[in-house]
This record gives sequence, C-alpha cells and structure tokens, in this order.
Amino acid sequence: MTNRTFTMIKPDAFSKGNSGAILAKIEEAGFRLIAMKLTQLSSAKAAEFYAVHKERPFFGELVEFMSSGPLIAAILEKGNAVEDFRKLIGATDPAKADSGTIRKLFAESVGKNAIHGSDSDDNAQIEGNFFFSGLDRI
Ligand code: 3AN
Repeated sequence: MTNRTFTMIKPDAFSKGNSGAILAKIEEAGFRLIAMKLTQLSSAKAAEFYAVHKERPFFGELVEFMSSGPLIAAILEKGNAVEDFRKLIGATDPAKADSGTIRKLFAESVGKNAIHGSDSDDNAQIEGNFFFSGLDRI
C-alpha cells in the first residue's frame, strides 16, 4: 500500500471555500483521487478517529474542531504517497511549514491546520477504511 494515502480537507479550509484550490494542488502534485466524500463527523466519530491522541492536552479541542462542520475525506494514489503527501502539506504548525506547502498557504494555526495526511502506510489504510468501504476493485 505504499502507493496510497488518506487525507481530509478539514472544516476550517472547507468553510473558507478553499477545498477546490487545495484539491488542485493535490492533483497538480501528481496524486490521483481514488475515493472522495463530503461528510461531517459526530464528536463520537471524531474521538474515535483521533483515539491515538486521547491523552494529549489538545484532544478535546481537536474533537470539537473536527466535528464542527463539513470536511472532505479522500484516498489518494501516487508512488511514495504517504511521504510525498506529508511533504506537500508541510509541518503541523503552519508557522513552521515550508513556503508553497498546503498548510503554509491555507492553515491558520496548529489546530486549524487545513488538511490531514496519514503518517504511515498502516495508518493510511486504517484511516481510509474508517471513511470508505468496498474499494477492493479500485
Ligand atoms: P499531523 O496531522 O501533522 O500528523 P499530529 O499527528 O501531531 O499532526 O496531530 C494530529 C492533529 O492534532 C493535527 N493535525 C492538529 O490538527 C492537532 N494538533 C496537534 N498539535 C496540536 C496543538 N498543540 N493544539 C491543537 N491541536 C493540535
């Protein structure tokens, strides 16, 4: 699965109308859309998605934010997808993100940071399965 990753255009970027510009950057960088949906997480679902962070001090804020409005979830394909996508989105904190990265361009803070990218092949698969099923043939 090294050729696939999972992303979310987060509620901050979606509500500002930046989804189209972000998707354009993703496609221009050579990623192909495998699955995509506009959805909204309940706080229970957001807590489940981010369960690995449940002991972190920002967990409550993260769950509240990620369930605060619509988001776009997608599975992307490209060689070396996980690593290349993390480079495209930039550092978690937009103040530390390289110029030209999606977070540098569109994120407002470390919490409201516009976009998610899986950090490993295993997590890409787990996170993709959280939102999508029946992709065996794609
Ligand atoms: P990344 O998404 O870059 O892999 P992680 O895994 O460290 O970053 O954190 C997961 C998510 O938690 C981040 N995308 C961000 O939205 C949120 N987050 C991380 N650190 C903070 C923080 N100090 N305050 C608020 N939210 C945070």
